[in-house]
Amino acid sequence: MSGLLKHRPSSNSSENLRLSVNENILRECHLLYTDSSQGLVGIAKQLGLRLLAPRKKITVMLMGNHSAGKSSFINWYIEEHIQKTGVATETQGFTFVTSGKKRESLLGNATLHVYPQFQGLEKIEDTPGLVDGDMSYEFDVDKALIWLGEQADLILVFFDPMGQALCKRTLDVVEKINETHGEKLRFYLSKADEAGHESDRQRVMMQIVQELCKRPGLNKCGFDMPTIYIPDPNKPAPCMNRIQEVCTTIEKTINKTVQNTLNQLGKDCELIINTAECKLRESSEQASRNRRAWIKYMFFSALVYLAPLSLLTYFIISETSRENLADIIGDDAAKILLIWAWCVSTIWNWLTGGSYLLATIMMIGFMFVSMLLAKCCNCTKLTLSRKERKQLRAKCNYVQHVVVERKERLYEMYLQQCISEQEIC
Ligand SMILES: Nc1nc2c(ncn2[C@@H]2O[C@H](COP(=O)(O)OP(=O)(O)OP(=O)(O)O)[C@@H](O)[C@H]2O)c(=O)[nH]1
Ligand SMILES: [Mg+2]
Repeated sequence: MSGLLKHRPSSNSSENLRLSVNENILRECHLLYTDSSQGLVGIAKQLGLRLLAPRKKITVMLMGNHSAGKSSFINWYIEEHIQKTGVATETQGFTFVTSGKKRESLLGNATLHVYPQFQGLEKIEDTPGLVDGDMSYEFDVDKALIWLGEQADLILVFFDPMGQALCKRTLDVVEKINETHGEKLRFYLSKADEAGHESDRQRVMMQIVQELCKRPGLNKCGFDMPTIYIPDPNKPAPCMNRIQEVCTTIEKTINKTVQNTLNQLGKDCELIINTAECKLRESSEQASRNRRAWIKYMFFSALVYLAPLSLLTYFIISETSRENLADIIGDDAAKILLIWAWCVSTIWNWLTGGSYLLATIMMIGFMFVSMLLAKCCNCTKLTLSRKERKQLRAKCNYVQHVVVERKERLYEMYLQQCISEQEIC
């Protein structure tokens, strides 16, 4: 029975549909963020926000002791023998396996395998097997695992039933990852077919769970550790093999990632729209504050020149006859100017009633106060230009009407696919 297990039924149309729908959704979401002219990342940057584009793949990291069966699991999962396996310490660096145009490249201590046959949305990371003692790695393997674990969407930890099962190093790294990303961790008893009789298997499992529970933070009740092994169609199944559940867990993580990506897209659109609207509102409020400040500034500036100009006009008019004035500026204007000159002369005579010095000091004081008030009112701030406002409105409209609608359609596609999957099941 175990040999018949098929984890990646590429012939199954519902599986293909699910894959292509999810793949399209993630790809489209990624594009909506990274598009060079209208990407959300660029729009957000112009608004002073920092957005991260979602990934097009989900990352599954495999970790565990040396010889726990990590590489063998990857070979089985992608149905290709790409990873070297064996009892010797085989994997010493990191290997990233993903789908795409076939290529293989070295990235420092990591190797990248890209396979067109592997149709998944997953990027699977094979990590060096951990051992205690003097074994030296070319880099700080613990730190590298913790960092990769933080980036991964799912971390599968393999414990094998042999002597290495309680490797302190593995437990230390797991404990560290669990502090911040405990929800990503899944534990498995790998190579369960090598654990002997059921009682031995139970004892090994108890031992591992006990060791894990000794670590603070990992002491959870209901610890689930499925037993898995690579199915061999030529051998009878020695015990229950829950390897299929690993595939289901990966599928669930993909679905969760698609959902989270769509939710995040919705939230980011909302953030961009709110921030843009807030900027436009602030700019128009500032513009009206600027207008009011400008009017006050002009008023007080006029007051500064009012007194000396009025006196000058008064002295000129007092030297000119009424007829001459009417000839020059017209009868009506001359009348107004004479009334004005009379007012100025009354105030000036009243002020100079004390002394000319006092009147002059008062006039200079009045000019000085007006100047100060004009300076205080001159506090305009930069606002968005008409062109900037137009561009911002256009971007806001694009997010509101194109991106949000696109997101709704992608959500519908996702839900439709979930319904068809359930119907097929
Ligand atoms: N019986 C049995 N043997 C397995 C199973 N999985 C792996 N093996 C064998 O265990 C040995 C080690 O497997 P690997 O896949 O190389 O283990 P690994 O965790 O990648 O080891 P390192 O890269 O050294 O850390 C190989 O000889 C595999 O054939 C399994 O489920 N059952
Ligand atoms: Mg390996």
